Amino acid sequence: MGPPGGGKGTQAGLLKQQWQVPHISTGELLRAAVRDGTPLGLKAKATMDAGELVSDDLMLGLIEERLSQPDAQTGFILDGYPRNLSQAESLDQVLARIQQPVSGALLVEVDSEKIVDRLAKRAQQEGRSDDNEATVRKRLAIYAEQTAPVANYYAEKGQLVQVLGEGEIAEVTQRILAAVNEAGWG
Ligand code: B4P
Repeated sequence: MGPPGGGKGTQAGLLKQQWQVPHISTGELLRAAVRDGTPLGLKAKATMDAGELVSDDLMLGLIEERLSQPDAQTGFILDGYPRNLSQAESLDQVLARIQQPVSGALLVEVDSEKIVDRLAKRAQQEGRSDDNEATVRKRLAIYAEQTAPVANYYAEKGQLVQVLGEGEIAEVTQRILAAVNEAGWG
């Protein structure tokens, strides 16, 4: 977990090599569905462009389908899911059913103004349609309101690890590896 542009995708992409498990990003799955023009992509595009959350029902279907694939049978890094309490509860049910309990939840924290700068840079480099300033501020507000409580959900279960996501990318990776080793994630 982390705010938009907090480095979740960046760090998960690096950690998957270290841990030899797939990196499952719901944002990437949705962007692929939009690119491919699937019924899910057509439904999700306007919501994503507005910086809002796609419906829990669509997301649950997407995540269940992805977790049923062969490469996810021995573990995975989830990036961008769960993003609200209802998704966190659904995820617990899915993981209990497939007997793959959560090892832990990682929260990468970054100051909001730094995020606006980072995503302005990414908008120039990649042209993502939800990286303009107004939409980024909307995504930050939704994050504070709906996703930040998910961190408490895992903290109450003793499963949360928090790391500062500011500084060089490699430095953040080292901080994450040290924190998860200390937490004893298998
Ligand atoms: P995501 O794709 O998850 O978008 P994001 O929050 O911006 O994360 P992303 O992974 O792209 O960015 P990162 O933090 O790596 O979601 C997009 C949209 O999809 C959502 O708004 C929503 O509409 C929908 N959606 C996704 N999941 C959903 C769900 N579960 N429920 C409902 N809707 C859902 O940041 C990367 C940027 O920062 C990069 O440019 C990188 O170079 C830079 N960066 C990273 N680390 C840095 C560092 N240490 N220093 C400087 N720059 C750094």
